[in-house]
Amino acid sequence: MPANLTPQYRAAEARFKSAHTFEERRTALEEMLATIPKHKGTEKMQADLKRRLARLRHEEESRTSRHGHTIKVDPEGAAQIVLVGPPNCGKSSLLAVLTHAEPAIAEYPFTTTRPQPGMMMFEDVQIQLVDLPPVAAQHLDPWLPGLVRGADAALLVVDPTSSELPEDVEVVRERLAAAHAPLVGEIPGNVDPRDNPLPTLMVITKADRARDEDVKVLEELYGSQYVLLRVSVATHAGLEALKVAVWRRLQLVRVYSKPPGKPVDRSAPFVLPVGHTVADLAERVHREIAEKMHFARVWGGKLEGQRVARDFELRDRDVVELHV
Ligand SMILES: Nc1nc2c(ncn2[C@@H]2O[C@H](COP(=O)(O)OP(=O)(O)O)[C@@H](O)[C@H]2O)c(=O)[nH]1
Ligand SMILES: [Mg+2]
Repeated sequence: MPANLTPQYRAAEARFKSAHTFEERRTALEEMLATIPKHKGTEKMQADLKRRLARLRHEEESRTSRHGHTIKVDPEGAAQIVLVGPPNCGKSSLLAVLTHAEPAIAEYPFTTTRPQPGMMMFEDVQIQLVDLPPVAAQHLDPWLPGLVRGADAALLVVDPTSSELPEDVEVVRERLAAAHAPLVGEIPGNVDPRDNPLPTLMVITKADRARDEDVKVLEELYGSQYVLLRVSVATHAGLEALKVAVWRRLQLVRVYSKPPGKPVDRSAPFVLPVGHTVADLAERVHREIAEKMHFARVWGGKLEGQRVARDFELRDRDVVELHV
């Protein structure tokens, strides 16, 4: 990467990384394109930015199409996670047990016909879960892939007691991959520009009823690709571990800001991607603070209020005092 990227560009990039809505992403990308130094060394980056912008505009358009076929869920909280899976695998039950939402749950398929959001608390962080209708060979709501593509991550919910296993899971994976929303364990190194791969955890439900040999088959098939979590909505087994795994997978850190001379505000942490710095936090708190910031003090780990540089990488639970 060329060394001469401007602070404006980096700030826009930071905003892009932490953006949650299409609009935030688009305006950040536009600013990145406007502020990237225009010379030979950045030609590839410029082309890449233009491509990403075109894709985002296209997606934004199709989401808010006049025909009313698109359905979206406004992102809230630190991240938006979709629940995807075959019919009757237990998606709605999982939403109900992890959030305060009250989705319809039944032992017959296609009970869920619209996206249903709910807020899951992981410690002091809010994470939005969105329950979706099933994906099956005969059924895929036309708006569903678009919604999946716009999410930050996915839980691929699998019922180990299903008689269709593993075909029903494969159908979900194949249909979403065909719709450019592949469910991946790790983001691959080179991504087809039309694809929007979703970091995915596999949630094996109904642990209270599942036979060990069925779970073993799933482990053999998918264990090298996804982090697998076994849960039961009936006994609540595995639910805490699932929350922790979700938080880890999101690769986020939460930090608490503290005005100089005042107590730390623990009520609402700022949530930023891993690797983001004090400067990124300042940008998030306020544009002006970012511009005027002299230094910061950090509490956390071995630090007890020492000064740190702008490029100090924040760690989960750090307390940060920004000095302008
Ligand atoms: N025993 C047991 N049954 C479950 C569990 N999770 C879901 N179910 C049942 O599985 C059926 C389908 O659940 P639902 O949440 O509607 O699945 P969805 O179609 O994927 O949303 C319902 O009868 C649920 O009561 C679980 O952890 N244990
Ligand atoms: Mg359902």
